[in-house]
Amino acid sequence: MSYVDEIYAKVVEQNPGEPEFHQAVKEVLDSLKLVIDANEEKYRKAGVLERFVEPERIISFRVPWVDDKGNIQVNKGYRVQFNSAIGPYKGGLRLHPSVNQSILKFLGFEQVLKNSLTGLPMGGGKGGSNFDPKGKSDREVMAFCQSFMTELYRHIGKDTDVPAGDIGVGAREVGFLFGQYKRLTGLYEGVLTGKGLTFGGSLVRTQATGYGLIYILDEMLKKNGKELAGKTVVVSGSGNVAIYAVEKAQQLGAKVVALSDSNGYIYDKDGIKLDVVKEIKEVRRGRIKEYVDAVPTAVYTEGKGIWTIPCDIALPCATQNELNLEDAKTLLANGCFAVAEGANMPSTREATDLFVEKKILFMPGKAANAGGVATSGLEQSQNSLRLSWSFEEVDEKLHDIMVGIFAKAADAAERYGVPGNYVAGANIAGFEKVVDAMIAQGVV
Ligand code: NDP
Ligand code: 2IT
Repeated sequence: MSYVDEIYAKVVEQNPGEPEFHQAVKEVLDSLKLVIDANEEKYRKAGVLERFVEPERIISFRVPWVDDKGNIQVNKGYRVQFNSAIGPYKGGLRLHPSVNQSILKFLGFEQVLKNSLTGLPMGGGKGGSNFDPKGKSDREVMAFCQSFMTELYRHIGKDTDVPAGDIGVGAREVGFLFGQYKRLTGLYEGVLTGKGLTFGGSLVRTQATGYGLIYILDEMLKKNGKELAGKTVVVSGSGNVAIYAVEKAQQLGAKVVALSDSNGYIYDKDGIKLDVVKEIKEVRRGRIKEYVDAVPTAVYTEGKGIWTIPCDIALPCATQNELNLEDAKTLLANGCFAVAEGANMPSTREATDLFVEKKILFMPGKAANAGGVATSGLEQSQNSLRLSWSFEEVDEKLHDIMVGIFAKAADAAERYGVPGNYVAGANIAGFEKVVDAMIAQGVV
């Protein structure tokens, strides 16, 4: 058996009940075959893959808190510190009832390669809890965040591990988490990113993942003789990533006709009115179906099905495995020619394989959504410098980083004989830097 296949078999055997983690590892290892098979002895001798697929550390803890009725609630809390070869652990915190160790390991593993692609000195990690912020009062969210940080603070720090937001964690939660970290440690430091602008946050961080997604999409289209202006776009989700992807896509002349949440999706043939969406989602924390109250010409449909809407470009920006083989076939049948993933691993393996086989323009999440963590890296730089850069300055750096990621993925794909396969390209380019640092640092 090849080294790569041996390692995958071990991952499945030694990590039972973790399907998302297996899925993420398999996709990456399949790409890495192109690299590893050519130099199998070198990598085997260094035990590189055994170490690459095993998190350096997983912290798992109890999060007790008191709800508004005076009842005691207990959630599970985690931090997966996956790989610190190229920098301190860096990656978001997810608060969603579905959170478990498998999901956080897949996210931490992806983060290692994503952060490498940004070119910034950041290792990979991820954390979170099965706490459900939906329907909770501000006080309940604060109580949860303070309890979560009361354990987490001893494992993180500006030079060890720097968490940020992800699903269910935005400015409000990061504020509560930062306040409790400062109170417990007495340190005012850049230990979290995505902070408010009055206490060390960076301009553009809120917009960064969505903007970055459109910057790399735009670059991919241009390099393949196409353009975004005038194209019809479908975006899934209606959270942080989706909203700012829509904003930048519209600025560049695209027409976005659909958005969704976990209950259903809206279709607005005249183009989504983003101010309405922001009011519903960012101000009222409401549901996407409320859009049709403000825009009666739009249509709301309960349930899944957003990928049946005909489009030129699809941007899945909600969650993992939200776009399956059937969805991929429907998109292709309707003429969709480009997909860029705002979410982490939103396409199933079968869907990804079909996109690659049909040679549509497909940019995988670890490259396409890296703008968020890249701007987090820029927030860390500003915190260390004790300076704040202007919106334009950060936006320009973000744009350059996304163009750079496209170039790295395209170049690696070329070098290994699979031009235009940005899945293989992103996996290989991300891996090359991490593996070089791991080998140089010895057996640690
Ligand atoms: P938000 O919490 O702001 O929004 C999440 C959106 O996805 C909501 O519309 C939510 O709907 C929907 N969603 C979440 N879970 C599910 C589910 N199980 N089924 C259907 N819909 C779901 O999160 P973000 O926008 O920050 O994150 C979206 C994706 O982007 C995630 O995959 C995240 O990992 C990834 N990402 C985020 C980055 C960031 O900087 N925030 C950076 C890079 C990647 P509902 O409200 O109904 O739950
Ligand atoms: O998946 C991701 O890259 C994020 N949720 C952002 C992580 C970060 O540290 O900004």
